[in-house]
Amino acid sequence: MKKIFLIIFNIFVANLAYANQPTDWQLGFQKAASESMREIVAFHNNLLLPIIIAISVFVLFLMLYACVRFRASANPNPSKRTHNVAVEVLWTLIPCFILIVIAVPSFKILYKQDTIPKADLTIKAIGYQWYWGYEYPDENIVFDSYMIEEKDLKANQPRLLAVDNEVVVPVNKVVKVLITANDVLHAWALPSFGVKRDAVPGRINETWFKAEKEGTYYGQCSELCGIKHAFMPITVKVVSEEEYENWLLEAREKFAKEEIINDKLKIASK
Ligand SMILES: [Cu+2]
Repeated sequence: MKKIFLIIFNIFVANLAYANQPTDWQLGFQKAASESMREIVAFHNNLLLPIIIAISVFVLFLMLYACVRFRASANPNPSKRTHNVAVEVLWTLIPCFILIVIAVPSFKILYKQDTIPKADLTIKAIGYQWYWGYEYPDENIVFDSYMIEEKDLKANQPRLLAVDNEVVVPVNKVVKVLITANDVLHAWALPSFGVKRDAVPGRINETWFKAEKEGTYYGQCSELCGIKHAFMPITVKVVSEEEYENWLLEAREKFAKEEIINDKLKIASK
């Protein structure tokens, strides 16, 4: 009974209370943290849902009406009609019209997401079996990001979502994400930002987001990539500009990318 109450409660608060991560008995989207996601949610809530509900109710009404009105006892001599031009034209044109009404705003949102504004910083996400590697190409930073095992979780670290090394980005900045993979297909997805792109070996996909609120955001690999597909989460920490600069100072040391030239020299000198 408690669960049923929870579900009903969650239907009403799904878009109000949740931020950043999935919750028990959640229905609907995670709370939006970027303009793109807000538009996706609005598109779903204000256009798709009313259309879906209207069509479902209409079809249910037709079925019930036909069951009652044309049942054998009430309608002993059924009509022999097989065609009705007016009805057929209508049931072709009205769905076409509905599809056009859906397509216009849908394409608008799609193209807006596809056009990457001038980026303030670029990060590169590389999918591996089974973890994510990240690079900040302009900062000479490279690190791997592994899921934290259940036994090692700290308080308020969500199970199957928290990672050891989080991606850190500043708030209200356009972050361009280059996405690729090193073995099989993966997908870099962050629901709160409305971002999901396939990571394809040998090819770089790109997307972007602009997080509007500080906090920790969780996503998961979203392309079935093998036995530990469910265990390569994505954690992005959105911080203030200042905190980001501080993190950079630390990260440039901690995650410094090895100089390839030096490596080659090392090998050559051996
Ligand atoms: Cu994967």
